[in-house]
Amino acid sequence: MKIVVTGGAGFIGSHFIKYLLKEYPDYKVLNIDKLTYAGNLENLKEVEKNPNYKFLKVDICNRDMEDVVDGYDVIINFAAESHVDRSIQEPEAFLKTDIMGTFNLLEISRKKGIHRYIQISTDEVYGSADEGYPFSEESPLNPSSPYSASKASADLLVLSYYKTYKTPGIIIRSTNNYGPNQYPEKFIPLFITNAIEDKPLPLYGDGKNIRDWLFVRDNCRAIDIILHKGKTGIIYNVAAEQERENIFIARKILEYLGKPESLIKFVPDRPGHDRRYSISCERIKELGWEPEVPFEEGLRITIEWYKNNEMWWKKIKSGEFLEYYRRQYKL
Ligand code: NAD
Ligand code: TDX
Repeated sequence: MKIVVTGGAGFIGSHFIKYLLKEYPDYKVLNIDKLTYAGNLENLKEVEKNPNYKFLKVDICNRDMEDVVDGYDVIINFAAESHVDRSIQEPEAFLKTDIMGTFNLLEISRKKGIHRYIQISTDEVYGSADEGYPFSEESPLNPSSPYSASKASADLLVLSYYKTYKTPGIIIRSTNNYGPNQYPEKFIPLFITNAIEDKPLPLYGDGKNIRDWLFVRDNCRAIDIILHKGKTGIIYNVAAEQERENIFIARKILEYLGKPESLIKFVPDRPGHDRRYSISCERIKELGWEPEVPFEEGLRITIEWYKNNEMWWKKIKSGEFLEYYRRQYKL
């Protein structure tokens, strides 16, 4: 199989490329990435010399890139602006990449007769599941942030292309991912790296917001199964079924690193902050997938990775990130 992965230099995309090249040594992978602040080719060091792997620095919004995908069977679109807080500060880039970028890839898929187009979406498109039962794939879209609104728009485009042009799209909506190589603006890596450096852990609101934490390798296994067995025109939810309050996780990280709870600093809440994400995923379970990594085990692996790879995150935290962080917290 010949697969185009977009956004492959980011967190989940880089894990998926490494997973794919290991599990399927005869597959060819082309990684298309613009290398925004979140793209990091160091994430792909172990595969950069693999003859089945190729990288091109390209923006998915580029209307002239259609020849790049010549000869490829599948496009898997991970490329996105992905951080909710940034979408609140500066939404425009989210609309450009997450909506117009998806539109461009769908146009290319349509014109080039791509066999399968997989859109990596998110549980955030359903909005907050404040109480009661989890959302299914049939639940209405109710996004809260410019980020989730742009992801929801992209999903609607994928579905419309399937209905109108028979473009063979599939949508995957997973819960929050965590694991090694996640950019340290996101909750878990931010809290781990701040705790290692004895810096405050900025907990939003009352700290009782709930997310369902999926270890990134479990998500790679889910995308693999959908790539090979999924039905086009269909949405698949992918849940970890391990919902935790943010404050529970903050305490666990501090406990593991032997740091005091006094490092937790309650800060003003994120505007439009979704209280809880919760989805059911019977549809992918019918394909034979189950989440495997228990949260406490995944968290231990993740903390160990950040402890052993200080160079990776210290470089990030001393550069562009610092500027963003100062703006976010008005420092
Ligand atoms: P990330 O921010 O770590 O990586 C995004 C990658 O996309 C980067 O390499 C960046 O350079 C690239 N990119 C951004 N704009 C681009 C453009 N215009 N053209 C080409 N490349 C571009 O994101 P992530 O956490 O790995 O998320 C990957 C995908 O998974 C996203 O679509 C996100 O919405 C979705 N998702 C993420 C999570 C999560 O918890 N991280 C959960 C559910 C869904
Ligand atoms: O400093 C922080 N303090 C804090 O309390 C940060 C960065 C986050 N939080 C809270 C907000 C959320 O309740 O932690 C929770 C997780 O926050 P994020 O890591 O920003 O993730 P979230 O907003 O849930 O969105 C993530 O999951 C779905 C990804 O960033 C999205 O790309 C994905 O679609």
